[in-house]
Amino acid sequence: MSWRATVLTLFPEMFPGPLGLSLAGRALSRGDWSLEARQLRDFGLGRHSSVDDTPFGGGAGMVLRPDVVDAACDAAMGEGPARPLLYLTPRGRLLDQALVRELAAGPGVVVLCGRYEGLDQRVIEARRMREVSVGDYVLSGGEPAALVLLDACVRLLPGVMGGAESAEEESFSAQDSGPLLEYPHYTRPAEWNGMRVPEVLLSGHHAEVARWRAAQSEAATRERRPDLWRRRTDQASADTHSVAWAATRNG
Ligand code: 6GU
Repeated sequence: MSWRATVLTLFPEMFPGPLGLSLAGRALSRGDWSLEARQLRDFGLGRHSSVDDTPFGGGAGMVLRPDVVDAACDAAMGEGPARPLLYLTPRGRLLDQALVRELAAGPGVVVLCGRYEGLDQRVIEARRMREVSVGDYVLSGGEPAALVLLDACVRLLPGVMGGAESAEEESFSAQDSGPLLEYPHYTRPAEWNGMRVPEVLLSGHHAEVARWRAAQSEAATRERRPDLWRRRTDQASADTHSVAWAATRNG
């Protein structure tokens, strides 16, 4: 049974989109994963297949109806093992590599893409949806966020990435002390527009190359992502304390 993605959306034509090409697309063709985009409007009500209505309490925009979304969720769950139901919204928890790893390790996902002002809160709670955001900016709908989430999951599926190491060696891969940004890369020519590749990379000294890259990763993380760097130093100090604590106990 391969990893299964069902997307509930008012714009099923956006899928597979970029996920039909390159790495994810080849994996889709091989059957390493499957993707089904379902039209929310098929579950709409009345002569106009309405999916939304005006917000109680007033205000701008429209809100997706809970009964319509609930019916779509019933249809999406279908057969097979239960999959987590994700609602993509800027109100959600930020998507990170830990959540991606968790989702990729499971049977798949059902992803509801938001549009308009939002979704009736009651169906979020009744369906125990996990609300997920892809970043602190506002998209016009959840579809691009769904493409981001699915791409991140699919590349971790067994057999999807060529070298087993390449998926793990990059920024944000599993590391005891927290993620680091990647070091910079260089290729031929060794001199371009008067700029030389760092000499150590031409030296053939593998240990020195590894040391230089580690230092570059740390410097980039410290400068560009102080939030990640702090998490790392906090983790290191927690490790030191637990080692000290264990030493006291083992006396
Ligand atoms: Cl999941 N949806 C929308 N509309 N905007 C977003 C988002 C999601 N994540 C970040 N911005």
